[in-house]
Amino acid sequence: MMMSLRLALACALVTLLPVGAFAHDYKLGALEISQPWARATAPAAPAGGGYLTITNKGTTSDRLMSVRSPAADKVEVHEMKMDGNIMRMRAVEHGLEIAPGATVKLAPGGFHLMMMGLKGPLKQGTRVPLTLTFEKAGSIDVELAVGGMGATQPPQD
Ligand SMILES: [Cu+2]
Repeated sequence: MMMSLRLALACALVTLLPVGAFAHDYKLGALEISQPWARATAPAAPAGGGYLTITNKGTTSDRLMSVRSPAADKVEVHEMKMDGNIMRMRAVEHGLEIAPGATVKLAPGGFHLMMMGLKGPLKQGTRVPLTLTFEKAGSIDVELAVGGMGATQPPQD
């Protein structure tokens, strides 16, 4: 009787841990990668957008050189650029620079990850594995939390 009560209490405590305890942030050397997320995609969508924030706490510049995911044939870093009055996106060449002290945000309407050749739709509430490779810091595996189809903010997990 006593044991099972203790067990029940322990379970209740685990359940009550604040959401922040599961914060979805990563560290790689001097780089901090926070809140990787993606938008859910329609069933036949060929591509999907991924987003995250990278902060360089170090004293030297680094570059995000390549990104890959088992969920897509290819992942590119894109930037949005005005071409006359049309917004176009294009691949960032020679890597995305993360200057010392800088925070680079990949978010809807700006820099983003373009997952091309999706092997299936990105489903809301799931997580998509992704590997980021930096020129100096090396590689790290993260997970994109998939939010709603037109979401502009990372999902709250
Ligand atoms: Cu794009």
